[in-house]
Amino acid sequence: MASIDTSLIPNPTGAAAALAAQHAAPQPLQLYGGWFCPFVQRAWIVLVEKRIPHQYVEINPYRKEEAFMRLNPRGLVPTLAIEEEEAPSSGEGEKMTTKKKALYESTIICEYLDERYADEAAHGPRLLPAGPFRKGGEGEDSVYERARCRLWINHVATRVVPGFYRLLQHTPDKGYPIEEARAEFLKGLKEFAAEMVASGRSGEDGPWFLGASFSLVDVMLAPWAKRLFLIDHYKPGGVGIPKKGERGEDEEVWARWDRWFEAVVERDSVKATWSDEDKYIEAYKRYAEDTTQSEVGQATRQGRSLP
Ligand SMILES: N[C@@H](CCC(=O)N[C@@H](CS)C(=O)NCC(=O)O)C(=O)O
Repeated sequence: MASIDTSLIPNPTGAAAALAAQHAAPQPLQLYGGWFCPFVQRAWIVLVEKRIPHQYVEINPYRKEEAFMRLNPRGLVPTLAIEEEEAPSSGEGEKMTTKKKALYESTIICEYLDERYADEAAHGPRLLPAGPFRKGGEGEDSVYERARCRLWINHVATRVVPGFYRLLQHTPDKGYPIEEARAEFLKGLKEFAAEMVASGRSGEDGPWFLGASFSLVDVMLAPWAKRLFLIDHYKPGGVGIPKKGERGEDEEVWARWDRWFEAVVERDSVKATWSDEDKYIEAYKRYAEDTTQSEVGQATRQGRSLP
């Protein structure tokens, strides 16, 4: 257990500290999170976007404490705990009991929150297109749009996020050059931007993946967009997105990326769930040196798919 990543500072700082403090009081809905974790930030963004009453519980997932493992046997944050009052099964005069249900996996938590808190008057617009199939009718076929969103959420999960860690954890002793890791990562980002252009969301009606409306697709990538500076900080050559005027035939696609990126890092919910930048630099040093024992870090090192 010598090198488990327990030396992390124990609490959020900056804006995220203020947000955590506002949500410290007990609530039936609890988010178990770690301030540094991008997967947690996804769930946290959705809670903020939808103004969902909740308690934020900061834990260190590397400690694998028993009570936490009972909620999530995978031992990862984010974990969502949902307390429900249960009526007594028999006999009058018996007390209500509280049952604690759990959910984990950031994408599943985000979809759950979007569906569970669907009342638009209280919680704002849905984050995944929610309407029924409409053949040739007015407006869009939201069943297709919902599936297309899930496709690009899958792209983020299987292309962009693994590519981020492969680049961040690259060290000179790896059996492949950093340029290879960088090219693979940039390919994932460029494909994401190209989809926004190809689907007609060229950015005129709004910067988001769906143009005017912010959606779960934006949420899924936002935490890694925020963390791109870590690659610039730690890796020679940085992220390496080509500069304006040096993008050749990709000018339009990278301009669309810039538009999305600039908007997402400034989104209120993204900023509200963000700690002080220097704390991330400290926390991700183990990734940059490829010494982290986190599950994500180990999977990347061993070329396995991420947990
Ligand atoms: N697939 C999971 C990944 C979550 C994850 O890897 N969380 C990290 C923190 S960023 C964690 O809990 N790590 C604990 C460990 O590696 O032991 C999700 O999407 O929620």
